[in-house]
Amino acid sequence: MTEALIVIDIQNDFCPGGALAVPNGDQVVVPTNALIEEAKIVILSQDWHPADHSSFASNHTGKVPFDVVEMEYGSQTLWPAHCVQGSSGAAFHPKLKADLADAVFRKGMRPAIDSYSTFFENDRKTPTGLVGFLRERNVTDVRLVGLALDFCVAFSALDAVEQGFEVTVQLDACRAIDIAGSRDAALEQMRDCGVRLV
Ligand code: VGL
Ligand code: ZN
Repeated sequence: MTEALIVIDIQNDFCPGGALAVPNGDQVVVPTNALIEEAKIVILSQDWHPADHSSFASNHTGKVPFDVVEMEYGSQTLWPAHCVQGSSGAAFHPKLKADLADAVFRKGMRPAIDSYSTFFENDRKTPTGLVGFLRERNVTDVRLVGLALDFCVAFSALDAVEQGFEVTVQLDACRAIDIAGSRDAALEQMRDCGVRLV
């Protein structure tokens, strides 16, 4: 058994004061750092959008954040502009032990496709390359932590199961956005798909 720790999107914009703040998002930093210190393989995921990204409500006339629109690949929630490439909001939380990571995988760079999962973009086809990295390092198990539990952590966990990994989500190092019951729905879906929630 070889486990990798996958740290999802612990970036300033998802923390209090950020553009798409997750309630108490900064509280994941301390427990995540403890896991990073212990882990053999550490991957960081980084939401990394161009300014003209189609997931930003401001790039759709007449739309406001949290509206849902139809994209070529299906329904897409619109967000406040966040994690713009190179901005301070896109940087990792300053206290996160990011220097100890083996690799950083960025996602959401294509203007027309959002990406919640750190494995595949929202068209469910475009890979980030993380599966190949994990296979080449003989990883069998992944442990996921970070932001937001009900979007990027959940989508990543479900993709990881589908790719054949043993998947654990460590809830004390996750926080949810929780819009329209999304937290409970994500927990139920993960449980149903065989994700271990601890
Ligand atoms: C996320 C919404 C938009 C996340 C990223 O990290 O959960 N959510 N972009
Ligand atoms: Zn995003």
